[in-house]
Amino acid sequence: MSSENLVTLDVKDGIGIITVNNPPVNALSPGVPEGITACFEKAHADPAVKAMVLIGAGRSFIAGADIRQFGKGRVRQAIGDSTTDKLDASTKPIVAAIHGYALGGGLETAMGCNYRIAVRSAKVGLPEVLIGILPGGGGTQRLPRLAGVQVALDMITSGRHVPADEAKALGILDEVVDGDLLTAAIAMAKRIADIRPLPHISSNNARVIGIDPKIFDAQRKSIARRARNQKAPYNCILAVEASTTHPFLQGLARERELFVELENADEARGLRYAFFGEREAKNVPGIPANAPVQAINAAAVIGAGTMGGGIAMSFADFGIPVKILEATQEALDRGMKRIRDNYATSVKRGSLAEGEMTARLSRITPVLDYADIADADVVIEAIFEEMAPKQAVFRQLDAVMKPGALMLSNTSALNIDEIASVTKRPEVVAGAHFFSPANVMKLLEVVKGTETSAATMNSVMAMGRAIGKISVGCGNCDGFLANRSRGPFGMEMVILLEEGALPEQIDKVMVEFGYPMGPVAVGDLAGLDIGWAARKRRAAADPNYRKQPISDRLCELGRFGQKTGKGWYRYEAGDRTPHPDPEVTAIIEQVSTEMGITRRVISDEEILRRLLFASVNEACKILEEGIAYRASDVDVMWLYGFGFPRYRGGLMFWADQIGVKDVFEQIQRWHQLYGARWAPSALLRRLAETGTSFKDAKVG
Ligand code: 3H9
Repeated sequence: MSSENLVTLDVKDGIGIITVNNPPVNALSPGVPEGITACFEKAHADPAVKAMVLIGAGRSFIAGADIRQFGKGRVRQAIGDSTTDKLDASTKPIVAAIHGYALGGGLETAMGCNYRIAVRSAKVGLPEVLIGILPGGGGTQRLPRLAGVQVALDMITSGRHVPADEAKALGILDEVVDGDLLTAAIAMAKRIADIRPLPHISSNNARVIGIDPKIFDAQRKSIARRARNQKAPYNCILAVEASTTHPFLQGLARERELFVELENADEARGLRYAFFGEREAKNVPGIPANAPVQAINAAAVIGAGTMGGGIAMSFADFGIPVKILEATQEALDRGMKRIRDNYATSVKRGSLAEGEMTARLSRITPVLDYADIADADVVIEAIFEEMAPKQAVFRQLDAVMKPGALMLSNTSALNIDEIASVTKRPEVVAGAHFFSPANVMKLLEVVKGTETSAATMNSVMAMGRAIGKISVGCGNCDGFLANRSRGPFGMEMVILLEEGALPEQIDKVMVEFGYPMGPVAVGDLAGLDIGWAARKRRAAADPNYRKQPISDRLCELGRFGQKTGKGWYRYEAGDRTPHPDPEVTAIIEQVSTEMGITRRVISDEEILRRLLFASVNEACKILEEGIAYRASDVDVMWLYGFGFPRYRGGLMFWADQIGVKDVFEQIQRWHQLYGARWAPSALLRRLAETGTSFKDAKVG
């Protein structure tokens, strides 16, 4: 689109209608702010224009600055210094007409207007903090003046999208309408054309005077946990604080200083990368985006265990009726009880209304007979991790499911092709790997088997999005992308324990790095018995399987984690706080002695790097095999599946910040020291030799 067409001006009946037309979301890309300014100046100078309407074409008002332009040094200048301030200085009234989203620079532009009208489905917000910056176009100075300091603090530090009705109640919108937006906005513009003096948020100081500075400290305290290691949330608070201590223009200058500190910092770069990585993951190479998509109006889940129940809840939570099938009435009753208990806990906590719980439960139908699920559009098998029983399920599904139904397995590691091979329709079989608890965790790993069709891949990716998941595609191998890339981290962890580390040190290092919980404590939460069973299976199948004697010994003592009150840590009744346990230290030291290892002090830095580099190396192997399609897919999986700190971008982005060459050289040193498990991947070697980042690696 040529830059003149990005923003247009129409004058109708005394009203200048300025329309932004920059699909898909009318971001303020180069040419857009300039276009708004030019159209505004033209309308302002035109004596025939009595008032103006600023509106977005297509699906949205303005979704903010163009995030791709950050780091290029012009974003703040374009938005903050000219357009919004020019609109604010207008002597003719301007109405911002909002549908879709008015986010970031979009809401800031709307706050430069004198009035704001929106359709009921619209949402407004200042989500800059989610990409590591602050509202730099006057938002931190105007929102407190418009909606009050506490509301501004909450909105700006959370980045929350506020629905139109709530925004009206908060004073951010003047009017919410149900009919045609442009018609309503023009009517409003005509109504207020002669009103003087015009309301300008910039000069409305009543709500920022006499504010108790304690509220800023309280806000800092309230965000401390989720804002750990980050700067943007704190700069957001400082900027809002400036609105209460500085006159408007000086407040803007302070906002600018605080913005500049953030724009190019690692935190903002990591979060921007995560934003685009998440969107890029939608595109599975070789799968045309226009491949047909199977609509999901009814779902079925096989297995009412913890995973099956969580998957059924995921459908029910998003309005999709789902049947859950078990082999026995007793197992079905147990599964349904667990689902009811989970919902009841949410109601008790206040995060779910009682009526909503009833509605969700009414969408879940327990059944015992395969014939009852035959008409489902998708079926997800979620029984225990063994090939033969899974194949038996798929034989049954093949016999009953209607033509075209998607037949998916929630396996976290088993071969999709072997599962598909027992059916006459391998093209509709794929992996749909949910993470536990399935109704909470946002990642859906969509695994393409050799025969999986493009339509099936597209449909499963879309299904994930329809139930609020982030779908990421990958190919078929033992453990797929997520668990296979995480495997060496887990193995290195137990080796570090054998060499000299203790659980509490490993957890401290990883929590300080930014994980919400340490990996050892996560093991206790998930239950250690599952891994124990898997290790026994692997050891039986592979004589060279590297044993994990410390983990095995804990399990032999019945220390299965939180559920038994003891695992890597000990727990007091009714309390989830992990307490280091001298009994565990003794077991660890005993195993080290038995293995002939002289324990040593291991630095925090070594722990961090060994855990993560082991996985970086494995991820490179997965990339070079073409099972992962791009480094950013690994990152999205680590963000949503394993709690990797988002402001670090993801595993591979983090490694890129260290530098491929340094990572490679360190891995080579460990290869010499520790042997085969550290053999560097060919891709890693090639990238190091050619000076290519993981992000830019061409793979597959
Ligand atoms: C800001 O405003 C700073 C200011 O304070 C000024 C400082 C001086 N830029 O998400 P979707 C693309 S910071 C560039 O799939 P949805 C997106 O990549 C900004 N591109 O759709 C995707 O492209 P593709 C503050 C953007 O309906 C396509 O649009 N604003 C931007 O699920 C569709 O997006 C934000 O942080 C952008 N700003 O969700 C809002 N926004 O098709 C960020 C979207 O090639 N955006 N794209 O993959 C969002 O939260 C969601 O995109 C939105 C729509 C809710 C708008």
